[in-house]
This record gives sequence, C-alpha cells and structure tokens, in this order.
Amino acid sequence: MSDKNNLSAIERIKTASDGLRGSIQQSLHDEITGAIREDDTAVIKFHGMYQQDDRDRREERAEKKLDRLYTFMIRLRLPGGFISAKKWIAANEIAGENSTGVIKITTRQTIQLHGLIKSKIRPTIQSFSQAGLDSIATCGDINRNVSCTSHPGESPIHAQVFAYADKISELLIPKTKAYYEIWLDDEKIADKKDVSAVAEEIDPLYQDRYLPRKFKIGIAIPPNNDVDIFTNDLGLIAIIENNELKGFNIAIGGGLSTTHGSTQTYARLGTVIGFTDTEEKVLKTIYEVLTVQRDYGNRSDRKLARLKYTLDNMGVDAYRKEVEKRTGFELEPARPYEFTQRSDRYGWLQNEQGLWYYTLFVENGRVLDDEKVALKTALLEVAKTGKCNFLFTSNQNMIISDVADNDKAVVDEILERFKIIEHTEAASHLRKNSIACVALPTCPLALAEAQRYMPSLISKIEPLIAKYQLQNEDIIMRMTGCPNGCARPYAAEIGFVGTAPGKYNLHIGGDNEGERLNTLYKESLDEAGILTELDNLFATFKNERNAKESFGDFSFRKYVKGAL
Ligand code: SRM
Ligand code: SF4
Repeated sequence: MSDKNNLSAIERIKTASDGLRGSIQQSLHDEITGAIREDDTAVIKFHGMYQQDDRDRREERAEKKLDRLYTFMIRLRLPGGFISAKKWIAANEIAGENSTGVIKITTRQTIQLHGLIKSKIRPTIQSFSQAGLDSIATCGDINRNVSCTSHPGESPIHAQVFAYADKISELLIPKTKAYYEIWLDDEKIADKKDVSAVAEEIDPLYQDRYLPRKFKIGIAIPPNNDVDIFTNDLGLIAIIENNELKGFNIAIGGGLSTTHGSTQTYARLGTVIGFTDTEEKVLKTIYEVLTVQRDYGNRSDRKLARLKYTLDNMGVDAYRKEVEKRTGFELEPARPYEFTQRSDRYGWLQNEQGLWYYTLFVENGRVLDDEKVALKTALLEVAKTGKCNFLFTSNQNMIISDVADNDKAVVDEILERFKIIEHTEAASHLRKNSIACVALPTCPLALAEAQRYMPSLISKIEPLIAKYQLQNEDIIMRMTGCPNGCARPYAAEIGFVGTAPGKYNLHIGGDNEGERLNTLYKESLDEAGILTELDNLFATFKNERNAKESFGDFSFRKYVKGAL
C-alpha cells in the first residue's frame, strides 16, 4: 500500500478536483492563453483530452518569442471499436471542422482527433454528443476504452462476447456528472435542489481518488489475439465450447511501459489467475480486481503505479485471494485455450449469420486523403450508403461491417472505385502486420519519430524481405517514439523503441501470438544500423530456421534463449 504522507502531485489534484471539475471552466474562459491551467491538464484527461503543442513549430515560435502553439487531442469512447455509419459521418464532419482533419485509429480500437484549439473543445464535444458519441474516461487514472477481438467472423457467438465490452465500460464509468456540466451545459449538480442528484455522484468504485494509474481491459476470442490480451491490466479470454460461451479466463498484470535506463520499470505480460462463468461473476471479478488495485496500488511513484507492480509486490496468489475475499467466491482453475494469430483478416469475409465484413489496411491508423489513396472520402461514401457499420481493430485498421448479402455489391463498387481493395491487397505482409504510435509532432513524450517514419523504413526493409524470399511471412513489427510502448513494441517479433531523434533500440524474440515478450538486441541504431542488423537476421533466419518456425521463435531460439 502506498505511503499516505508521500502522495504524488496528481493524487492531490484528483482529490481536490471536486469530482473532476477542477478549474476547467475558468481555464476555458481565459482568453490570454491557448493553454489551460496546469492542474487542469491532469483533470481534463479524465474527460478524454490531452493538452499538446505542435513540436515541429516550437523552435520557430520560441525565436519569435511566441507562446507554444497549444492544441488539444480528444479520444472517443468506443467499446470494442464499434461505430455506426451515422456516427462515422458525424466524426468525419467534426474532424474537418475543428481538428487537423486526420482521424487517427488508435491501438485500442478508438479514434482521436488532434489539433483542436481551446475554443473548439466545447463545440466539438457538443457535436459529438449530438451524434451519440462521448470521450468520457478515455484517458486518466481510470478504466480506459475496453478492447475486444474485432472480427465478427472469429466466432458464431462473437456478438455475445462483444457485448461485454459495453457492459464493462458502463460498469466502470465514473459517476461524476462533471463531463455533462462542463461541456454540455448541464445544470451544475451543486445548484440542483434535489439531494438525489448529489447522491448520484457518490462513487463507491473510484471514490475521490480514482485509481493510482490508468487501467486497461481487453477481451480476446481465441484463436485470434489481435487485442494483445496479455498487455492489458486485465484481460478476459473467452472460453467457447461447442459454440457456447462458457465464461472467461482472467489474466491480470499486463503492461508495457519502461523507462530507458531504469531497472525498476519493466514490461510484463498478464498472468492467468483463473476462470469464472456467469455474467454476474465475471463483472464482479473485474470490479474487485480494480478495487484491489485502487487500495493497494502505489500512489507515491507514478512510474510504479500500474497493476503489474502491485501484483508483483503482493504476489499473484495474494492478489487473487484478495479479489476472491471481496467477490465472495473463488475463481475456478483456468480452462485451456490456444492463440494462433494476431493479424487482421484482410478482405471480404462472411460470418455465420451471412453478413459480410471487409477489413481494409489503414497505414498506422491514419484516415486521410493522400497522394496514394483517398481513404477518408471513400469511407464517407461507404458510410453514406447506410448499408454498414464500422469496427476499428487493435492493429489500427478498419472493418466495414454488417453488410447484407444484397448490399455487398454497392459497397464493393465504392471500394473498387476508390482503389481501397487494390491499396489493401498491394500492401506487403510486413506492412500490413506493422503498427506505429503517434509520436511527433503532437506527443510530448516522443524521443523519436514513429508513424511519420515507419512507412518509409518499411519501404527499405521490404527489399531485404524479398532478398531472402520472406514475403509470405507474417512478421509482426512495431515502432514507438519512446519506451512507453503505445504500439506495443515489446510484444512484437521485431520492436523498434525510440531513444533519440533517428535512433531506435532493436528488440527481437517476441512470438507471433503475443504470449512472449521480446528482448533488447541492439541499442540506439540509426537507419543504416537497423538495415544492416535486419539483413543479417533475415539471412540467418532463411538459412537456419526450422520448418514452419516463425521469425520470432527463431530469433528467440538463436539469440535470446542461449543468453538467458
Ligand atoms: Fe499511450 C501516453 C498515445 C496506447 C502506454 N499515449 C500516451 C500519450 C497520451 C502521451 C501523453 O501522455 O501525453 C500519447 C498521445 C499521443 C498523441 O499525440 O496522440 C499516447 N497510446 C497512444 C495511442 C494513440 C497510440 C497510437 O498510435 O495508437 C494509443 C491510444 C490507445 C487508446 O485508444 O486508449 C496508446 N499507450 C498505449 C498502449 C497500448 C495499449 O494500450 O494497448 C500502451 C502500452 C500498454 C500499457 O499501457 O502498458 C500505452 N501511453 C502509454 C504510457 C505508459 C504508461 C505506463 O504504464 O507508464 C504513457 C505515458 C503515461 O501514461 O504516463 C502513454
Ligand atoms: Fe508518445 Fe511514446 Fe506513446 Fe509513442 S510510445 S505515442 S512517443 S508516449
């Protein structure tokens, strides 16, 4: 448990925030600056926003003695990554009016808009609200967007499992009405005569201190581990037997962030602590996993505050027993499951109910019109047919979903006309299995480029792949601009982690299914260094691999295992 006398500054901000209100109203009215007050930058995260600035323009503005160019990023709450066509049309419009125009699909199946100026935040949230969309709790020390295996073709009972994403999101949403009050002009709770309105705000889960740190929940439907279930604080693995959902295995303690040069911080994959069956028991278990983290998590040092550290400090058995004490029932032994892949299922696929799904490649999740493809316009046209929904994947891609047999031709014609099918089919396996985080210019923590650099690096790696005839290998490659791990590079077969401008640590030896972390292989390589190392690795892989051995398993066997 944390030292009550040594709480981090954010702990004070949370408890003093009057139910996440802080002084956001005053900050919004302050016309002298494009920024908000410092404490409010922490509070606003719980409403799904981050204050940022354009790092490309810092120097130029400093030279002119101008303040930084402050803008805000907003992230929507979309459990399981589902959005209707109508809502997509609204998001598309709002992005065009108020933000940079680019819609960014994140690694947790939702979307972000960047570049909102302060005066545009309220109109943006109001427009989202009119469309039935919100950004509540997508950031901050709270449960975030719940992810779920995206493709409905994964199982005949996908919908039944998928419904849990919504249920969990609702269960763990904060009780404060601050979001409605600040952004949607709802009457202030304190001004309401009705005492029940005040009582409604009492939050037995988050109380006034919320969680010690962010909290992430994912749901996986084996055999596809597209959500990278073991990187979540809490992962549910659906156990399906004879097309019947029996319940879920529960894994806890996943989390990826590390700090360069620190031995105290580490990436960790979740540990399966048992199985439970009914909906009531599943939701109760989830709730109490959170309360244990709330009560035992480190509130002094934010670098050591995630559940993974609480778990390792308490011990897995002690954590499980504390959860069981609070739920009043014991978890059963974990049931068998098998993951065989993490890639998205590109192209058209029909599910058991006869509906069609088209998974398209969105490079690094950036939906825009560029010289290669008019993706944003094409998706808008598809949405306007009203004949589909959309799903985002944890690999930053998109699925045009729920298309009836009779409507498939209409959607297909648009995809053909805008060359979306060609674009998806032409991308190499390597490119389609790669993800990169946002990094520069908006991420304040970036040490190096990621999404702006990864596409050109892949173009230089592809000839090496061709040289060793590895074009059909589904090698999972990921890049981040810093060690926080937003594109889950430590769970990749090849991971690049930015250390400085143009420099990346190279990690290898993770498996293809997301059940083994990789290991640091070479430090701070520049592009030439990366290409030389990969040339050597691919050559050895080609010559020394066992039959059907994946690149990850090979590099683990050859370079990591022996060194352990
Ligand atoms: Fe992340 C912070 C972007 C998924 C670990 N992440 C950030 C911030 C908000 C930077 C900041 O704190 O100011 C980045 C905003 C960049 C920008 O300009 O948009 C950012 N993270 C992202 C996204 C958008 C990356 C992407 O390109 O898709 C992902 C949004 C997911 C979502 O929809 O909620 C994103 N972040 C992740 C993941 C992957 C995942 O959850 O599957 C991780 C690693 C898994 C984990 O949590 O352990 C991740 N982000 C972090 C961390 C390290 C947390 C820690 O335990 O220390 C930070 C820094 C922090 O929280 O202090 C961070
Ligand atoms: Fe920013 Fe680092 Fe996350 Fe990339 S990994 S988005 S650079 S915090």
